Amino acid sequence: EKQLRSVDARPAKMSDVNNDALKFSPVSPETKVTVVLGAQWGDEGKGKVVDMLATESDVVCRCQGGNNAGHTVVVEDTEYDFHILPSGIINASAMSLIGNGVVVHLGQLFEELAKNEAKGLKGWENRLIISDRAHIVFDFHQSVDGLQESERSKTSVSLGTTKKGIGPCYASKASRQGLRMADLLALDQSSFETRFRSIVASHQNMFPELKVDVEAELQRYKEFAEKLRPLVGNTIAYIHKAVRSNKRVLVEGANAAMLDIDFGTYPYVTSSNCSVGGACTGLGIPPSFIGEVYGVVKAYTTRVGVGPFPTEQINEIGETLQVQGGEVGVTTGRPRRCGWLDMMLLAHTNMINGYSAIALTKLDILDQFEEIKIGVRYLKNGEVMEYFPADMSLLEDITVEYLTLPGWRQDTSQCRVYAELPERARQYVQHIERLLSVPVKWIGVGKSRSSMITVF
Ligand code: 2SA
Ligand code: GDP
Ligand code: MG
Repeated sequence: EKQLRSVDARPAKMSDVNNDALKFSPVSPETKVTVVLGAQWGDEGKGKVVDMLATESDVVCRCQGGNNAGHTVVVEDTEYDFHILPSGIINASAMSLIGNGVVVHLGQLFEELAKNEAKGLKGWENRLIISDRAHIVFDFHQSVDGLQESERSKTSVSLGTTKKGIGPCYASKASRQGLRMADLLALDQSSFETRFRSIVASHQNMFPELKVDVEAELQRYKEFAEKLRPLVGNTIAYIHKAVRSNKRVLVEGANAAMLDIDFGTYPYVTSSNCSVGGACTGLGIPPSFIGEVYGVVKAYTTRVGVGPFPTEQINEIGETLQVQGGEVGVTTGRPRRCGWLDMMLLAHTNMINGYSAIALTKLDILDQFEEIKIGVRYLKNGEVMEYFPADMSLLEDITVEYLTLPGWRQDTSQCRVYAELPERARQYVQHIERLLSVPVKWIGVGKSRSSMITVF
C-alpha cells in the first residue's frame, strides 16, 4: 500500500486533521454523519437533495452501487447527471469520496469525469478520493450482465438491470474473485495479472460465448493504473479523521431501499445494501457515527425495471405521471413505471432506515390532478397484510386500499415557503407525515436548486 497516496497528502482542506483525531472518543452529535437515502424504488431526487446539503458539507461520499445509479443535479441552466461520482463533486468546497462498498468501472468513471469537465466541472482532481478497497467492474462483468439477462428472459423473467455489470461484480466480490483498486495499484503487478486471467477464465467457463482480449485488457488496466494512482487512498482513515476533526460528512445513497438486496423486492433488486447499513459497510464507519438519516420520497411512486409494484397505475394516471414527471431512466433512458404513493412500502423502508425526516420531492408533478391517492393498506383475499411481504407472489392479486384526497389544481412551482403552498397540498404533506410518523423537512416543487421549500 506504500504507493497509495497518503490521506495526509490531500489538499489543504484536510491538512488541519492529524492522527490524534483517530483516538477513540465519542463523536459529538453535531459532527455525526448525515445520510441521504432513496425511500422507494429509486429516482426520488437524491441527487438534488445531496446537492442542496453538500453546500454545508466538507465531505460527500458514495457508499454502494456503481454507475447503475443516475443522479440529476440542476445548477442554473446546466443539468448534470452523475452515475458513479458523488453529486457533491460540483461543490468546490467539499471533498468527494467513493467508498469501499462502491463498484467502479474505470473506463466509465473517466468518461463521466470528462463529460462533466466539458459541462464546466473544475478541479475535481483535488477533490476526489476513491477507496483502495473498492472493487473494479470489468467490461466482461457488463457483458455477463447482458448475457444473464437474456438467459433469464428465456427461463423466467429478466430483472431489467441497467447492464452496467453491477450484479456480476458484486458476485465476484462475494465469491472472492474480485479485484480492487489496491490490487490494480499493488507493487507486485503479477498478482493482478494472474487473478485477472483466472477471473476471466472462470466467467468464460460459465459463459463460453464471452470474448475477452485478456492481453489488451491488461495493457488498458496498466494505463488506467497510472491515471488512477493519485486518486486512490485509504478512505476509511480519511473519513474517521474527518469526523473526529468536526468536518461535516454527507453520505449519498444510491438506488433505494426497495432495491436493497436484503430488504427490497428480491430478486427484483440491485446487488448492494441501499439502506442505512450500506453507509456503515460501504465506508467503514460504526453505527454510532450516523446522525440524521434523510429519506427522499417522491410524492408518487416510480420503478424502472421489472418487479412488483402494488400502486402502479397502468392507465392514464400512470401515463400523466410519466410524462409530467419526465420519468425516464437517467442511465438507460427507459421510461419509468408510475403509480400513487405507497405507505405500506414507506412504512417498511422506514423500519429499516429510521428516517429522521423526509425530503418530499416532485410535489409539483401532482399539481393538475383532480384527485390524488395514497395507498394505505394491502388486502389479500380480504385480509389486511400487516407488513410488506418477502414472498413476492403474495403481492399478486392484492387489493390496495387508497386514501383519496382532492387535488389542489394550482401551480406550486413558484412556491418558496410552506405557507405559500395551496392548503390541499399542505394537507397532502400532513397526511404523509401522519401516516409515517416522520416529519417532512423539505418539499421539492421543481428541478432547480431554488425550488426546494424548507419546512423547518
Ligand atoms: P442493476 O443494474 O443490477 O442495479 O439493476 C437491478 C435493478 O435495480 C434497478 N436500478 C435502478 N432503479 C432506478 N434507478 C436507477 N438508476 C437509473 C436512473 C436507472 C436507469 O436513475 O434512472 O437509467 O434506468 C437504477 N439502477 C438500478 C434496475 O432497474 C433493476 O430493476
Ligand atoms: P435520483 O436517482 O434519486 O437522484 O433521482 P433522478 O435524478 O434519477 O430522478 C429525479 C428527477 O426528478 C431528476 O430529473 C430531477 O431533476 C427531478 N427532480 C428532483 N426533484 C424535483 C422536484 O421537486 N420537482 C420536479 N419537477 N423535478 C424534480
Ligand atoms: Mg436515478
